[in-house]
Amino acid sequence: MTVRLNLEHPKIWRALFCAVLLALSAACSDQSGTTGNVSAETDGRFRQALANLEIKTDEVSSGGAKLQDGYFEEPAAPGSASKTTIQITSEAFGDLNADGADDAAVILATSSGGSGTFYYLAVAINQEGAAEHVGTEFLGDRVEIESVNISAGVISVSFLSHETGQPMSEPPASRRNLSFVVSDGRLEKQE
Ligand SMILES: [Ca+2]
Repeated sequence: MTVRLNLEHPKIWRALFCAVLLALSAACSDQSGTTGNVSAETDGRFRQALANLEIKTDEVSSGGAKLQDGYFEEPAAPGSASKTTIQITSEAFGDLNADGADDAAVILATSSGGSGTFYYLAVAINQEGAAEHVGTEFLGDRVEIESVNISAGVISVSFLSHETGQPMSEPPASRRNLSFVVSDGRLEKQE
């Protein structure tokens, strides 16, 4: 039996029309997507730069730390065996300054050898593959990060923290949701 494509059949034209529409919408979403006009190479360089981000922070003696593969350490005090460490524990990507290139929000966990582990949100803008640190926000001591993501230019962080007066030996139980944007090159908390 021979199957013939009958171009006079309305269903065929409808199928062709839909195929063209699908191709067009894919092309359109490519252009409006967060990485639409940014090459994979630039994106790759940014992710590499992010892991080696230079951050300004009071946690370290020099007031700044340069991560290496997402990690930094130095002696907690001159000659001390205990160390101050900073580590990227999670990251999210999305465009924060409407230039079409994905930027990043990362969670940093810092410790100075004591019982505390201090969590920060740090944000970096993708400057043609280089990572520019635009701000850091303290989240809390021994909080439990549930999620960090970027959607429609807004950073959302969800985490559990201890209630006022709750012993630190207990797990944090109070859920907090914070939102941030990058405005005029600065990280701003949304109320
Ligand atoms: Ca961007």
